[in-house]
Amino acid sequence: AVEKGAAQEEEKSLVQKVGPRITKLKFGNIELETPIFMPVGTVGSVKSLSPEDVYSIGYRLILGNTYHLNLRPGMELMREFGGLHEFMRWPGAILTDSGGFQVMSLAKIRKLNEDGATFANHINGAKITLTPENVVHIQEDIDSDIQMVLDECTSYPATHAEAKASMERSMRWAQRARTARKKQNRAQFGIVQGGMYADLRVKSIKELKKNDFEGYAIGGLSVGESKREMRRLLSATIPFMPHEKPRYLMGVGAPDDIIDSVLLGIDMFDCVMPTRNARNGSVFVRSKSAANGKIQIKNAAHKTNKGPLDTECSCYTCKNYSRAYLRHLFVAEELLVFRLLSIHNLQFLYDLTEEMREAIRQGKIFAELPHIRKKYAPGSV
Ligand code: PRF
Ligand code: ZN
Repeated sequence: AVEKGAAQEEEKSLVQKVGPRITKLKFGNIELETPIFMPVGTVGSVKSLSPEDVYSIGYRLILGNTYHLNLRPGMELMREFGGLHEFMRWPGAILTDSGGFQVMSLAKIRKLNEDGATFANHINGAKITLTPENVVHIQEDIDSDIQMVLDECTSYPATHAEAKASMERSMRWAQRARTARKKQNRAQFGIVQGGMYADLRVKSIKELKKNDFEGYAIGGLSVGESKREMRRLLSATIPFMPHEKPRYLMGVGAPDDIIDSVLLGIDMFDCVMPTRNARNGSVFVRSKSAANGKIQIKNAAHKTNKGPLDTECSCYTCKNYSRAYLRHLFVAEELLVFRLLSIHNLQFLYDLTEEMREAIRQGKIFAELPHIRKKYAPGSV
């Protein structure tokens, strides 16, 4: 009984404060307050947007991908330019994902072993191996501000035994990544895995903490499980994540998921959803502009509408263009529509997170919650 009591005490001391919070991220002279959303610029551009477009909305941290950038343009050019910031002329900060998601999403064209993952590259057929070590070095060439360790995003569904083996390999890889660094001037984040099993995720974060990363991400979620399932695993994992370090939920960006995850203590998000939806003509709007929180710009209902996408939005697109014009561009397959709808969808998520930041700063997040939820995620109320 004494032993058990001690174990319980130890467990309790590991449990950190949870709940919505403001944290500060610093990159040189750029300072940010979380919770934040990060636009995705996989190959060195946020699709259809210029760096000025992204910066003007208010974003200061975007995401790039090690797997894609290593294939194209390749690291020789990256070194030539002294990194991705200068190459793409982005004045803000950059986080690079490791390729760990591609270990899952490109399962058909890759072989996996303890050393790393070998991909049959779709651009020139050459085989490319990502290892925990070379992924660190590629990110050092990219010179990203936040570098993610190589992990294996466990496929869904997976048995407990499969998820355990996969998570344990990710933890060995994380340890190798931590010791592979040649430069120590950038942040490196570890990634929690463990499939849909809370016990594995708790083991995973405890293991990662031994390496004292600058931040911790939660991977392997939003891979096909229900929203309820994702919330359950977040609630089980976050209490074991260090309170004083940033917490990043990878690949999540639906408005209702952002709201719920911020409440649980997540600080950072990324997702292709706002920009990909934009290219498909799917637009987030506040509830005053559509009861279900989105519109399809191609619908005939917008054909003669002189109003903006969203009457409460202050983005460049909503200040200047009518739904009728945007629908015309979309139907005529004019490229401009991709930019205009992407600006709007990114502004929408920027505004959602800014409203949450403001409410947290003022200590009013729980009072404001019904209003924020109804405005930005009416489908989930
Ligand atoms: N690992 C990495 N990147 C990711 C994920 C992951 O598990 C996910 C899962 N939602 C998105 N992006 N490295
Ligand atoms: Zn807008």
